[in-house]
Amino acid sequence: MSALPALDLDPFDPEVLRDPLPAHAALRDAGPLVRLARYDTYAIARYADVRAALSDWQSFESSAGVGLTNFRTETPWRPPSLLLEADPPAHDAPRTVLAKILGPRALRRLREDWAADAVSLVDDLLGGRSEVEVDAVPTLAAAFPLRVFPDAVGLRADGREHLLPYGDHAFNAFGPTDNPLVLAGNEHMAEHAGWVGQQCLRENLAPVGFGADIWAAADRGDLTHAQAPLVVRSLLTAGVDTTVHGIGAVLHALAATPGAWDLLRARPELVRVAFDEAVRWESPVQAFFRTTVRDVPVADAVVPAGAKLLVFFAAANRDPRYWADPDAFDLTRDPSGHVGFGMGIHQCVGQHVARLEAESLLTALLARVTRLELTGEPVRHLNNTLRAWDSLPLRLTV
Ligand code: 4MI
Repeated sequence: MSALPALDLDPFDPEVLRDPLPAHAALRDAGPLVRLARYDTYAIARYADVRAALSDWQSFESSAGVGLTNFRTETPWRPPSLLLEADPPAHDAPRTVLAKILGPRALRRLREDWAADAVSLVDDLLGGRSEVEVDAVPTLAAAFPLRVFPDAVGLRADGREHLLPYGDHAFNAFGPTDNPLVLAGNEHMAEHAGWVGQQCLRENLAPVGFGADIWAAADRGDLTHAQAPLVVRSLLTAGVDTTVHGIGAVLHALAATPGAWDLLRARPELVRVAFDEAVRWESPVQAFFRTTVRDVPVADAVVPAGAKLLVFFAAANRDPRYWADPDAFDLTRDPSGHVGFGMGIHQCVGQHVARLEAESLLTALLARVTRLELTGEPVRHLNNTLRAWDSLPLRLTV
């Protein structure tokens, strides 16, 4: 057995979060399995090993939490998710219920509405002008998901401003609990979490929507009534920030890559590929932990039982051992097989919703906007798990 490479890098350091690509390369190049000395944990960053670990839920459990906090020995900041932070068999009923509610067939009834919503958002933004300069984060990347997703869940109109900060904190909280981003988020979390918790109750959800669908599944016996509010909470945690930053990623990629917008205008059938390529290229969800249920061999080393292992989706998605020219945002490649939505039994159950949102918005933009250009330096939004933009200055030419 060769000695396990140990790295001192802190994946949650603000400088690393600002530009994680060098850290990802260092992790991949150090070996298939790396010790993260600072957190007394392990990491994997190569595509083949990330895929293998994500596929092996029997060895790498999620119910000890998919953040740094080990739920066996420390108290989670909120009751664990019944999907993300669960393993079979408990995981499976909530998963089956949500997979149906958020599946391609169920989404068909939203398609036309979302297409019209996207047209109306883009038309309002353009306001009949031949050219506009906007910050695309608030006006497009955040505006569109916030326009369609809370309605689709069946949330009341007031209080929706809690959604993004609640999600942002949940994603920060997968990192170290004494980290500045987590400490800053703690301050207003009681209000955000209080509002989110209330909206998960049946009486606060519209009679039609994903929320009502979850409660109806409980009435049918597919879930318990005690589980229903936590499954609604998963939608509210996982469904807002992720799509905002995913759409931010694809808008940035299309504006920053020479020829990309022209190519997409010529071949609008590539909008879905464009979104998945952006999810590969940017990995809006960068990494999650798993916990070993016993001593688990990885390559020629062993991860001891009960260890936390950081699984870097983002590093795998740009691993040159798997991808040709991984740092290129390339609409002519086939990005399928990326692990930006994870892989295996926990692979994003909302991915069809995310893709439909992105497709609706991009299609509305493509029909009107001939040029999409950056007019200044985009500004990063730092989060312990998410790769995100705070500001994306764009010129849209009609
Ligand atoms: C992929 S991100 C994510 C998924 C699920 C949950 C949170 C975040 C949850 O709360 O179930």
